[in-house]
Order: sequence, then structure tokens, then C-alpha cells
Amino acid sequence: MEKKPVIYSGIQPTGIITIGNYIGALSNWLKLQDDYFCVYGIADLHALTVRQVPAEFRQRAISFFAQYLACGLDPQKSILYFQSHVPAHSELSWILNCYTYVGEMQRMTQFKDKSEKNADNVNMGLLDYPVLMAADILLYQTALVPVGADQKQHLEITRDIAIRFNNVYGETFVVPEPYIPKQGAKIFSLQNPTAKMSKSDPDPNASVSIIEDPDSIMRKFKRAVTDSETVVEYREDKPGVSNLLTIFSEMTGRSIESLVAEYHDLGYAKLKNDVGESVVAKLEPVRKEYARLMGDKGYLMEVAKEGARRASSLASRTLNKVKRKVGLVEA
Ligand code: ATP
Ligand code: LTN
Repeated sequence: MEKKPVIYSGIQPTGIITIGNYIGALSNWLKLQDDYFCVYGIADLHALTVRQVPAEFRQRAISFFAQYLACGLDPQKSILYFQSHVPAHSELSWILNCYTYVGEMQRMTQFKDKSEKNADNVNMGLLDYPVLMAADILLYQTALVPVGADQKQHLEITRDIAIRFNNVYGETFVVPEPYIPKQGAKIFSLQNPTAKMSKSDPDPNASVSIIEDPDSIMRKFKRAVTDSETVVEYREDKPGVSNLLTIFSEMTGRSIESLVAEYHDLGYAKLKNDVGESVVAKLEPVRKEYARLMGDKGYLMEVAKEGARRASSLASRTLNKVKRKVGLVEA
């Protein structure tokens, strides 16, 4: 049987899964399931880099896992699991730490941003975050990593670490490529359309969850910040309207050109209403399936257990190879 190339990706269980995460990452994960061998993790160890309330954190991680399934990630096709259930991630991460320079980590833009936002808790995990991400990816001999544009730098450092290790010890890791969508790689905040829509934005009007109720979705789109013109055009100096057009296009599968042609002179109120309706329609099945799955935690945990079992078996092959190559005594 021909071996399919491996896809790996993950989302950390912080805040809410937004339509930005859906458009930039999850919707691609879904499309890749049939043609690749896909491994998708809940990056719970990554989420520990910012303070979590234990009981809420645990519930959120389970809720995110249910949202993966509700979106259509299928445990019959893909490996779905919690990162913390596979100890190889932490182990490889330690070894890779010894092949990564502090200066490289200090230059990461996400580290700089998050250090500013969490000035009272600039912990080692925050600095080391990209090395754990590299371990996630390299453990599975991943060829492609579907992520939004903000993760590009982390993919570059993952490649650098893999190449560096391969140069010293011979071919050990597949060097992964990022898979970043041409359209929708960066969805912007509904309240500040020059800033990324973020999972953990404290302003509830800035982002929309993939399991949000329809009234709330409509309200947020009606309040979306645009500009003082009236024409619907996709232009750099109209970030709010352009963002709405991108979301509309992603939800309906229609091109931005055809949407502009139809909505050009219909006014912003009509545009906002119809974008909101397209989001509600697209997410309706996700919301229903999510509610059903959350009523069956036993099933969710069974899927997670089987996912961790399969992931561990794959991960341990790479980890053992790495341990041998660096000269650790075999157990
Ligand atoms: P946080 O704000 O808590 O740091 P986040 O919104 O950046 O989180 P992540 O968990 O870092 O979310 O990202 C999960 C995935 O979603 C990544 O592949 C990321 O590139 C993608 N993504 C995040 N935000 C957006 C966005 N606004 N547009 C497109 N893709 C996004
Ligand atoms: N850092 C990523 C989440 C993540 C990830 C990964 C993405 C953790 N491990 C491995 C791709 C591959 C983020 O989106 N913030």
C-alpha cells in the first residue's frame, strides 16, 4: 500500500475556537483528511504557558476536542488526541532544546508579543513554546503543517531545527512544509479590522466562536467596524469591508469578485446581515453536533484514548531513533 504523506496540526485550548481558527486552519484540516495521513492534537501543554484555572482548563480542553469532531474531523480517518497524553512530545522537546539557541527563541515575534501581554509571567515555557511545537511536528515525520499565517515563523524554526539535527546525525526527521491558505490565512477582528481575530481577545464583540448561538453571531456582524464610505469593495484601505468579504467568500464558496459585483451598491447593512447569515448557516450543523457530543463524554474520551494509543506508537518510533542517534543508552 502506498504510504500517504503525514499532516500534523494543533490548536491550544485557550479562549474560544473562532471563525478565524476555522477559516485559517480547521477547514483545511478537514479537506486534507482523505488524501493524507492526518494527526491533529489538542495542544494542551502549550496552553500551560499562560496561567489556567485547572477545572476550567480541563473542561475547555474537552470542549475543544468535541469541537474538532463536530467540525467533521473523523477519528476513522485521522488521529485525534491530547498532546499531554503522549509523553514523547515532552521528551523530544527536551532533546531538541539542546539543539536550539536561546537567541533564536528570543527573536520570535509571538514570544515578544506574549511577553508584553503577560509581563508578570514571562516563564521558560513561553520562550520554549516553538521547540515543543517542533517536537509535535517532527515526531510524526510530518510533510505538511496546515496553519494560519501567524504560525509561519514557528514553522521556519521547526525546519531549521530539523535540518540542523539531520546535518549532525544524518537523515532523522522529514523537513516539514507549511500549508497556509491563499485566502483566509488571517481573519481580522470584527472590532479592530487591522488586528488578527484572536481566540483570547477580551472584547467579546471582536471574535465569533464556531459554536455561538445565531442571535449572537448576527448581533456581532451587525456591529462589525467598517468605514465611512458606502461602496462594497475589496481594498487595502477598507480592512473592515475586505475582512467581511473574505469571511463571506469562505462561508459560501463564492469568489470575492462575484460577491463584490453583487453587493457593490447594496450598502453595508445588507452586506453585514448576509455575511452573518452565511456564518450562521455554515456553523449550524457544527453547533448541533457539538451539543450532541458534549452529552456523550464517554465516547469523546474513548476516541481520545484510541488517538493517544495510535499517536504514541508512531511517536515512539521517532523518539527511539533520536535517542539512539544522540548516544543515549538503550533501555
Ligand atoms: P491566541 O490568541 O490565544 O494566541 P490564536 O487565535 O492565535 O490564539 P492559535 O491557537 O494560536 O489561535 O491558533 C490555532 C490555529 O488557527 C493556527 O493554525 C493559527 O495560525 C490559526 N489562526 C489563529 N487565528 C487566526 C486568524 N485570525 N485567521 C486565520 N487563522 C488563524
Ligand atoms: N502553536 C500553534 C498550535 C500548535 C501547532 C502545533 C500547530 C501546537 N503544536 C504543531 C501546528 C503544528 C498555534 O496555532 N498557536
